[in-house]
Amino acid sequence: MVPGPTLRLRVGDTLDFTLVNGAIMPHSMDFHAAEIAPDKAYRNVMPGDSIHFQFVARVPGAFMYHCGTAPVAAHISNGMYGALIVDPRTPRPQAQEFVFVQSEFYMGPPAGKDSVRSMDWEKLLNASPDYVVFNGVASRYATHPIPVAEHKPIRLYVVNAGPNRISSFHVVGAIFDKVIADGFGRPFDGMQTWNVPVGGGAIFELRLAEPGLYPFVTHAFADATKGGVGVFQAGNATGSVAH
Ligand SMILES: [Cu+2]
Repeated sequence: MVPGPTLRLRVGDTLDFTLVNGAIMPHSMDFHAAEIAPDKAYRNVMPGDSIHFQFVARVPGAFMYHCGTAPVAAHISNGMYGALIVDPRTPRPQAQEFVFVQSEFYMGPPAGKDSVRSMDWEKLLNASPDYVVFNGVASRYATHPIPVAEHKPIRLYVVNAGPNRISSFHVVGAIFDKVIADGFGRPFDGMQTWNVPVGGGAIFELRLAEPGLYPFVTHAFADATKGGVGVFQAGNATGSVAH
């Protein structure tokens, strides 16, 4: 599945990780939430081989994990990434929570008889994707809006897997009460748009003022047009929204 499963820890938890490579090429795993020697923990695992390591999550936040095998851009653009949320020791206040992993797909010609497509390396090097997606599918939540309650707190964990495009994350019709860059330290109050860097994350807290349809986008609009868009359906809103 793309992205990989969302993992959730609390500060002080130990992640005990084993990677068994059943594929036909080397792979590896890089957890941005870890503080660890990458030449050991993130080394390539050959086909049929495995690796095991542990780390203690020390810093709260919305972190990326991904395959780190060269060329990393190829492994990432083939979908080998996900989000790891580390909660603070004192849990954050109750909210309607969602995790969005933004990423890109660079489509080559069909690789076989079915709909499987290979990856286009030139498009990747030019940072010119065919699709920009939240959680693996272009315009996934524009096609199927996410129901939320109006007025009530919403918390979004946004991780940008890239491999190339910065996410200028914005919710139309809302101002973020708080943005916590990556997830640790002093929040920024009253933000309209916040850049989530490639390989980074941010936590967005907001409320939607009244029932309605509220698009969320990367405000880099070429990327929104390529699928980096979704919709919150607040309350009993119906109909459609153009953006
Ligand atoms: Cu890989």
